Amino acid sequence: MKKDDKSRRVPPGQRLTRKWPVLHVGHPPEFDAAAWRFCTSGAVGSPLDLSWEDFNALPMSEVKADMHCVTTWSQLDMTWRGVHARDILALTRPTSEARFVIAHCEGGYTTNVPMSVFDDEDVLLAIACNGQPLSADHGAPMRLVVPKRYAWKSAKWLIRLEFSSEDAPGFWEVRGYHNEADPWTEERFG
Ligand SMILES: Nc1nc2c(c(=O)[nH]1)N[C@H]1C(S)=C(S)[C@@H](COP(=O)(O)O)O[C@H]1N2
Ligand SMILES: [Mo]
Repeated sequence: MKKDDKSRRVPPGQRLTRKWPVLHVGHPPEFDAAAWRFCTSGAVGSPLDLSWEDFNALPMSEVKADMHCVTTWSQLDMTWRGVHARDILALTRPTSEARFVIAHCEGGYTTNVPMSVFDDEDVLLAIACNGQPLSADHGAPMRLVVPKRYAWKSAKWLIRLEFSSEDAPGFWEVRGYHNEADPWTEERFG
């Protein structure tokens, strides 16, 4: 690909990074495969409560996507592997009340997206990236990936998705980050 083609994929105010930075508050939790659960809750027809084994038995998809962090680094062409958001929706069957999806992480971090952002072709509950299982630092064993939003919406160590009629601004959203977080219109701060 020519340089120009790549630079057109970097949103305003962003620059490409060579190494994948690690960014989070607190410490990565320890992963215990026997104890780990992933749940859905709230406005759903079928709440899920899955073990690590159950989760890995779900159909896996691959998504190639770019990643944009509000601290101005971007990475192109990351290949994520995991369970497609739309497969989770088909299993858990949100009710008509469900207009927002709140991601809850081990350690207490949360972030929020409207249903229309979650229900997209490139949103994944990822367990691997670029052919490697996620490292603890990057969200092992499982993280949300929402490529069309700044990366703080891509919740690491995801353990629960709450479907709600009401929005619930998360960790960074209540600390001044923009609620919508579209990198192309630089929705950095609220
Ligand atoms: N649970 C949790 N998820 C999180 C964060 C966090 O602090 N805790 N930080 C977010 C932010 S601000 C960014 S930029 C990305 C960074 O992902 P990376 O460390 O894999 O590059 O994770 C996001 N997901
Ligand atoms: Mo970030």
